[in-house]
Amino acid sequence: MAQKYHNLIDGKWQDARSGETFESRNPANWSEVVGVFPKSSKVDVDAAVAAARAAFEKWRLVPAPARGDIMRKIGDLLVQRKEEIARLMTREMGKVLAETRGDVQEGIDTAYYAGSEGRRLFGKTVPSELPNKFAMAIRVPIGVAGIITPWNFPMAIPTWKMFPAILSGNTVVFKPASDTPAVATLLVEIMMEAGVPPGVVNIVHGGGGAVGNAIVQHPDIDLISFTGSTATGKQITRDSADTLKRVSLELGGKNAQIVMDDADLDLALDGILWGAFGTTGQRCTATSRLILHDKVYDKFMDMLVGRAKKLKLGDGLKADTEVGPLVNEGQRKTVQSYVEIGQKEGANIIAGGRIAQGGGLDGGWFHEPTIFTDVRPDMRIAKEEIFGPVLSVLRVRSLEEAVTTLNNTVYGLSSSLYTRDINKAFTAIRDIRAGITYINVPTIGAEAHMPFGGVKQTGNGHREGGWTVYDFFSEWKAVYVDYSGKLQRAQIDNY
Ligand code: UN1
Repeated sequence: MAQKYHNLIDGKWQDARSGETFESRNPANWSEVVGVFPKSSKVDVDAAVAAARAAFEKWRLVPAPARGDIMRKIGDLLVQRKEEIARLMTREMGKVLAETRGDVQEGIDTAYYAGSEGRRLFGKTVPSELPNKFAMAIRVPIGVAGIITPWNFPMAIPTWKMFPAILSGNTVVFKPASDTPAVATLLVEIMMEAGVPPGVVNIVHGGGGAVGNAIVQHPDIDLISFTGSTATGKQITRDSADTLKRVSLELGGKNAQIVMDDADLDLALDGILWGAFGTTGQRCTATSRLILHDKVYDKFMDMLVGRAKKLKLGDGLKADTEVGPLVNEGQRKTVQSYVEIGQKEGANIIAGGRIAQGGGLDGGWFHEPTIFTDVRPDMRIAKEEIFGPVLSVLRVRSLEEAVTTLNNTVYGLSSSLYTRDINKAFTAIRDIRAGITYINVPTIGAEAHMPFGGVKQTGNGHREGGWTVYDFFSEWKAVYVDYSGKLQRAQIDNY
């Protein structure tokens, strides 16, 4: 029998009010049920928000260093249980064990960063323009944060959002993706074990339509942090307008790796394989386009196709697997539809292109790593996010053309340039329009203590990660203390 999981509201594990449930299944072996979860609706969200609102009044008064102590404890527990969580994650969403371990590690890094931030949360003091008057700006908590997360980083992304939210003194209503509810529940259990008080974190399972919308529209939720598709991000922006919530969005990408004629081609090859086909292409930072210099085009494509065809598909729990399945049937259908679209547009498939079958793959959502050549910048496969193991190759003749091609998308998350020429590297850093630029590094692999996010339709200007996320989860309050004993009028008495 599959394990039964619950919502956590006000410190109590409970079913959905409706009693309805849904299943989470293993994408490498769809007949395996990982767990059964409450299918929640607005009433469950209302209860969670009420709990979070009540808890906020106490939690905001807990000294930030004490909140940080709990974060460090969470980090310790994640270290102890890293392997168990990684295995559950591979079973629940399919990526290979090395990667799910990395995902947990990103959560650990985020926990320890938050722990130390408890003793910083720096404000500023500035001189006043008047004598005997003190001016400072301090960070204050905001209230209840609605956290809505995707399935591709079931540990890292919820921790990126929840740990800074809670460390900053907010409370949380968490709706994880319905493809990865088991990992999310384990994370919340660990947070409770580490000493997060009841009501400070609440988890409500279910779909975006019922639970997500209820969170976004709730009048008592002050903040929304969402990672997912650009279409949903736009809808959240509209739906949160009536209550003027503060909203942080991490949305789609169409990331590219440029390989110049002076690049170390072996290095660039390792980079493109990892960036395009790691996580089966299901990262918002995944490399979806290769922008390749004409002078090395034939040589590099030979190298790339040879290696791509050898990639070993399989269950991510097996030690020799390099590429796991897509997360679900819908995702594989999307990939198949783009394979068709690319062919209709006139691009050529030189590797992959089909559903992967045989060799124990039939029970899961596997698709061959696929490479398109003869891709023109105006094709849909050059512009739209696919979120699967599909790479579009574009040929260019100069750095300028490469950067223009790279920028030719509505997205702007991650970008990469392989070159040995420092002048080219810095020119690209200046001209590429993206939130992240890597030199001689693939488009994936952002570190937890650096700003993470994108420009254009990848987001709305906020950054996760590092010190920057604390600007989202706290409000600046300006404080003036006049100790002159008289009325001093700024801008008037001193001029
Ligand atoms: C995502 O795909 O949404 O930079 C996040 C990376 C990872 C995070 C990806 N550290 O690829």
